[in-house]
Amino acid sequence: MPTNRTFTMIKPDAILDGFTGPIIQQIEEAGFKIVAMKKVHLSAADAGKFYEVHKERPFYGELCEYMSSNPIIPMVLEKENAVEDFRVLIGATDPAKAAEGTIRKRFARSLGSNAIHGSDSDENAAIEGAFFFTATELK
Ligand code: DGI
Repeated sequence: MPTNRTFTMIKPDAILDGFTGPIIQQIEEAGFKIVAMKKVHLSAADAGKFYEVHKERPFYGELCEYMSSNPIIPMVLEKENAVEDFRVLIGATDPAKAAEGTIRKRFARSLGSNAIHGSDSDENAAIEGAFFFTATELK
């Protein structure tokens, strides 16, 4: 995947709360183009695979259960400096600590249900994008 791309998922809480539209609007207004997008309901096993890097952390079970509880909307986004700029746009992991106006501050419920994912490196963006989309879908 080119380095001007990042990977994101709108998480179950934000979809259930009716924030899909406003979140996509904020992403587009920040200058990101949507390269690929779908709605999927992960199995607990697939959520476990996606978050494998966190498997030793105490919240891993809770995280996998939550991410497979209801559908999510994975997307690949394109913009110059995508990974870093998108992390700024979504804000800190804990919405209580996220800056005013960030997606997590505006739309997240809690640390465990924090509305949106954003890849933390170009390498992980490529791995995570390939988890959900084929090479053809990412052209
Ligand atoms: O890169 P981030 O999503 O900001 O944060 P991360 O990679 O450290 O953690 C991945 C996700 O795991 C995060 O978006 C929400 C969840 N998480 C992180 N820390 C905790 C947590 N969930 C619970 N329940 N408790 C935590 O301490």
